[in-house]
Amino acid sequence: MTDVVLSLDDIHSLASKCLTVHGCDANNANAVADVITAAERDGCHSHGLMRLAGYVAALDSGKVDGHASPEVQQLAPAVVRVDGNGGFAPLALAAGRAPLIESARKTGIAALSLVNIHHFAALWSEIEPIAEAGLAAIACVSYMPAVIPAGGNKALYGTNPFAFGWPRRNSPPLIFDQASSVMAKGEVMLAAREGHALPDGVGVDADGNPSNDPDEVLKGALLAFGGHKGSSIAMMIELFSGALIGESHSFEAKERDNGDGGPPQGGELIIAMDPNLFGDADGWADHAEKLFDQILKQDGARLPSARRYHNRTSALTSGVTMSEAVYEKVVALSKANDA
Ligand code: NDP
Ligand code: PYC
Repeated sequence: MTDVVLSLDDIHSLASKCLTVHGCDANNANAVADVITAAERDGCHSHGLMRLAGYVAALDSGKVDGHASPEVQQLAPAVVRVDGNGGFAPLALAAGRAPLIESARKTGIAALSLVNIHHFAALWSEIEPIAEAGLAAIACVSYMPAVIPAGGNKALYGTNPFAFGWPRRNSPPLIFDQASSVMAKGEVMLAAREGHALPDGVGVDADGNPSNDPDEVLKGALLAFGGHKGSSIAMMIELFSGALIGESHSFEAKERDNGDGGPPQGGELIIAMDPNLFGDADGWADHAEKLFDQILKQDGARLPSARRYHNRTSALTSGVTMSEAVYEKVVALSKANDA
């Protein structure tokens, strides 16, 4: 498989041009291009340019409004709600982030609910700015059925990622961001594209038989990580980004979806906490570092986000190496509506 090397500027322009050609206004195109570029920069190809085909399909089918303008409401002192008005998630999130941070600084803990959005991205770049602002944060979002509940036999939960951010004084925030399936669906799609077998225990084929073939697993279903434990986390995320905020669960999102391959309409929940208001304003930051030191003392152990920051440094200096096939597909998509 041939690779190409692109600068972050190339990736951003390519993504933003493609989205504009397919009907996004500049604000929406830039907000989505930002998350795609961040994913490529940090080594998450499964949520970078590869996703543009889905974003474009959703614009072309009219499912997503590329001109959507999000509306922010303060529902309670500690609850901010953003109605994305049928647009992609990144612009809605950008509109809600500052009010969320401001609320958390006043109340100690605050939540941001995003409704009527279409989400297709990696979560960490969504909470990194909140952690950079000095707050601890968690974020979760559902999708469409892909994961079988523990003991069951049919996909019900999305691959429902959960991200956590922790602010640090002398280092960039610690972030973890993980699907609640053994593997994110995007990683299975990458394995299918590259012709790699999956490890045991990732998923089952359409008949429910364990399979290592990514194409068969994409026709079947994924398993939750850690058996019933990951399954319960996936369920919690369904409730946080669905019932709690008046949005759909993954199975409802699918019922409504037009099957264009782009992100379904749904919701997302982000919670932010100000560590200065939890009783140890002078000590929390150093105290956390003691835990990180203990982890790092163990041979072979590392902090989550170390790989991501390493990739970022290399992308900033040398660009991003990516599949030429993905690049060419994006270039073709960018020309699709050019007359
Ligand atoms: P990974 O399994 O690659 O990584 C999960 C987390 O574990 C990362 O924070 C990673 O940090 C950390 N990690 C990995 N190895 C170690 C280790 N040895 N020690 C400590 N920490 C480690 O992620 P997934 O494949 O589960 O998810 C990939 C992306 O897909 C995520 O960004 C997620 O948001 C996205 N996604 C989006 C969905 C959506 O509906 N929008 C659905 C599902 C997934 P590091 O990055 O430094 O390796
Ligand atoms: O990788 O599972 C995934 C995924 C679903 C929606 C966006 N990414």
